[in-house]
Amino acid sequence: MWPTAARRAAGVPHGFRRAGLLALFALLAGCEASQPDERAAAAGWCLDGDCAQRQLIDLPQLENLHFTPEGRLFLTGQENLYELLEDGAGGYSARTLLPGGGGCSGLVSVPGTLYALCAGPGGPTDFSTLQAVDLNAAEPVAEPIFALSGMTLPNGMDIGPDGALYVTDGPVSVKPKIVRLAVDPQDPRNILEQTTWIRFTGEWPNGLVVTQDALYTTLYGLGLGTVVAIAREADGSAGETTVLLQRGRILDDLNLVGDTLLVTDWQDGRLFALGLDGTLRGESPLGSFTQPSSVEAGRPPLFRPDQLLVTERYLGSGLWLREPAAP
Ligand SMILES: [Ca+2]
Repeated sequence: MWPTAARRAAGVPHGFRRAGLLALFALLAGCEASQPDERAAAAGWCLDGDCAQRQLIDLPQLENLHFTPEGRLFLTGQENLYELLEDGAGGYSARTLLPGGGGCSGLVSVPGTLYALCAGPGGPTDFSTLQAVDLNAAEPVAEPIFALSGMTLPNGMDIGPDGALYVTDGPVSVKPKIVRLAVDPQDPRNILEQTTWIRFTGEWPNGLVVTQDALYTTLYGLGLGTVVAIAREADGSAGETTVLLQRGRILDDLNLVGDTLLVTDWQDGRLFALGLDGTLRGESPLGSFTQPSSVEAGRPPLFRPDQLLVTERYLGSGLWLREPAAP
């Protein structure tokens, strides 16, 4: 085990004294308090115990999902970018948004625009074309707006408080890193530049959540799967890395709901909820999903906040719903 991994395994990030660590946690918690999410953390989610679970729609090899604040649900998979539609009779359909199809991974939205990483020139797992969708269009369609460069497997994506898009290059990247795409404040379709925000050695990032003070990502390396917080300095640059949880398994995407991270353990087929101080707040049983790739809490009008939406990839497929069992 090399030195950085040893430090992380011991829970002792270099350059941190205990007081500094506590201060960071307080800062992270304070940040989230200033960014309220109407979906209260752990709002009756059924992770363990008596839960009901069913597949809502079978779409091939889903990777990520994203709710707009208005509650529209978008999905990415190995064949297209989708919007989930309810048919009015309790069933669901998906409309495809990517003309010609292609594999897609990370996605995120700002008011009026959905961004998604989709098929690039490098083959079936090259998602290096940034696509934009006009969310106000009657028939929304994805259009390429930027080609990321130097990426092997663009994966998780989120938007920062600086208005920039952040993208992980992993989990099999030749040069694992997180890049920053500066967005023209006057035109959400105009990407001004791509820069590298942080590089990794021997560890590969997957999911991504960006807040005012930190970037949260899932890392895999040397048999260790971790959830980490990378401090975001006042000038926007990367600071110290703190390990929130180490599981020794392959973790996939994560999302932030209130002050709780919802994380998929792809390898063990389970979900878990994690406080920003690294406290495990609950987890579903081993094998409750088949290679889950992403998880989010529901938003109305399609879903309730206590319902968890989960995508599956590889041995599993489709979009699943997990909720408290009916009394
Ligand atoms: Ca992923």
